[in-house]
Amino acid sequence: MELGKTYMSKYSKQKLSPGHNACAGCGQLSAVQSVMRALNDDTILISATGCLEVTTTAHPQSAWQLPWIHSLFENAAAIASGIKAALNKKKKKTKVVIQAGDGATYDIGLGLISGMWERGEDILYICYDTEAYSNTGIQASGSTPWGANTVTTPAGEKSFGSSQVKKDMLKIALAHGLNYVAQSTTAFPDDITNKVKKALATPGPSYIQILSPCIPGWKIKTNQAGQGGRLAVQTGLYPLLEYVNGILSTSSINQNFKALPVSAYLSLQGRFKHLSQKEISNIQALANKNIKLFKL
Ligand SMILES: Cc1ncc(C[n+]2csc(CCOP(=O)(O)OP(=O)(O)O)c2C)c(N)n1
Repeated sequence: MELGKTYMSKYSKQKLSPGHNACAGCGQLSAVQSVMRALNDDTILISATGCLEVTTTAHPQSAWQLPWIHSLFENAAAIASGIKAALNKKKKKTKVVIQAGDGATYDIGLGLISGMWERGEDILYICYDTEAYSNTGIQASGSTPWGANTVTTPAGEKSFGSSQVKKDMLKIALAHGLNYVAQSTTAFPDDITNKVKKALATPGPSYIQILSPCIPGWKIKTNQAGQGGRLAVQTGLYPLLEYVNGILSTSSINQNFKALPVSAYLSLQGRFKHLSQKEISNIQALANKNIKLFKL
């Protein structure tokens, strides 16, 4: 009884309770907690099909302590637009927040996301970027990085893994004229929370993308999601970025930045373990490009 009481008082204020069934050490679920800390109770959440939806809402239970709706894989943006229109009609200031994986965002939901952004709707879209379709067994998405081994880009004698370079979703968001666009990783909880608060305080559509290491997808140990998210930033492969009114306003590639070699990031993960030195140099070149591009 007492234990139950302590448990309830400790967790009752959490917007996503610990009662979910994601993989141990899941980088996405950790990032979600950092997002939730920025939200107030007057918020409606929309989740596209994917790991987050599946692991938090096994029927008839739900780990969510905010109003939450599951959309199809492809139409989270349209559902959010409908909810926002109803709230506007009722003159309600309730915040509307979409959460989706990279498959739903970079690929299958992109058309409807584009429409929502075009209409300038005051909706925050958060993409938890695991760099693959994690929920269905790690197929490559438009976000999968060059060289990664996935079940649809298998590394082997004749293949070095994915031959496509990760799609630039931030640029796509910026091209729609969004006033707030940001990028973070699971390893920086306060950075995530602050960015979500800023996005919600900015009128109009906003987009935040969070690199969320996936334990089975990245082939890492259950205690390595944080390390993966940190090394992505330290190597320059996935810098912490913030664009306000289309201008790069904060970047982890600043005066204090000292780049680690990409091999530190790649060697942590089984999905890159087949890469040759030449292939690792190609990925180093991508990091070097970022370091020039995002220097503040
Ligand atoms: C139209 C449609 N296509 C495919 C699926 C199967 N499906 C369900 S979840 C999922 C993967 C989700 O990947 P992502 O959006 O990256 O989210 P993650 O699971 O990685 O968090 C797929 C392919 C579906 N439900 N609907």
